[in-house]
Amino acid sequence: MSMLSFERRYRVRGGTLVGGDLFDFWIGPFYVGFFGVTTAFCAVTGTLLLIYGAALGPTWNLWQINVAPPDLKYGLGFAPMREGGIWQWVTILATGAFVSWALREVEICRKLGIGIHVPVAFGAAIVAYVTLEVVRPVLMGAWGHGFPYGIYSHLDWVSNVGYQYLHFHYNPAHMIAVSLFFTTTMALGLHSSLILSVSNPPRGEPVRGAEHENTFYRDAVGYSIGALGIHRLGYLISVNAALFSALCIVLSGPFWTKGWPEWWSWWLNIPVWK
Ligand code: 07D
Repeated sequence: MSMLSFERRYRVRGGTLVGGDLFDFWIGPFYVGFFGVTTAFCAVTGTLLLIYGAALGPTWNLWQINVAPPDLKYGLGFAPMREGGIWQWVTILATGAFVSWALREVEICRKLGIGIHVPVAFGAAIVAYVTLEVVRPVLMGAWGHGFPYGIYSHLDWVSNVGYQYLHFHYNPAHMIAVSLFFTTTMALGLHSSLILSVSNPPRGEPVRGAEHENTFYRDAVGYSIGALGIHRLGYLISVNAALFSALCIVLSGPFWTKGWPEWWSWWLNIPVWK
């Protein structure tokens, strides 16, 4: 892989968060770092544990493999490996891998002298995962409230938990999260198509720039948010999609135990309707 001249210059030691020069080197194009090593350790060990869990049976059908959390009777204690202990260790190792990956990104940002926007955004996804697997189970008093590791099984979990609250679409934070996810895809579609339209001209035509981009949206809708603005907007809506997801699930159980449609009775009870 070719290397840009500035890449050579930035590939110097320093900027690490812990460990000083330890692991402060590259393997091919990949920065290693202390957190690269912890990511690899957690990811490999967790994956091997998942394979062990699958090997315990009853199926090798990829869709049906399921590594489930412990029974509710184990509360917040450690369970035997075959009765949810694997799930507990995989959760610890997955969290370790995700957090390590984010910190490795921070070290790369520090070396480059750029902002830490990427690891912060990834942090929102980590918050959603940790809310599902750690925060909510702890607030509800049992690891058994976490979602299982399996393709069909985690979908069943989402469906079951959704119907425990009668109709999850009525969860106001879920409404906001869903709207933000949809808006994120719309914004990315609008932005990516615009960039392709100016940077992929027919053969022989010049590549266009920001003026053409802005003019298109001014002509189409009367306003252009601008080159920096669209990325700020994208960041805001995508990060908030993950954060409102975390909110919607941590509310369900620890803070609201009835059906979500019932939550809206405050709206129906506004005196003005009477
Ligand atoms: C959690 C992912 C974090 C990822 C990390 C990194 C690896 C590495 C490596 C491949 C947050 C992972 C990296 C593993 C892999 C290699 C090499 C991101 C996370 C850290 N819902 N619902 C959501 C919709 C209904 C219900 C969220 C839509 C029903 C429950 C989102 C609809 C009922 C829960 C969402 C719909 C119901 C959710 C998920 C439509 C069921 C949750 C996104 C159109 C009857 C979950 C925090 C997310 C949640 C959640 C969307 C319908 C129930 C907003 C569009 C009505 C119980 N739903 N839902 O969380 O909030 O992203 O989780 O009908 O728990 Mg819902």
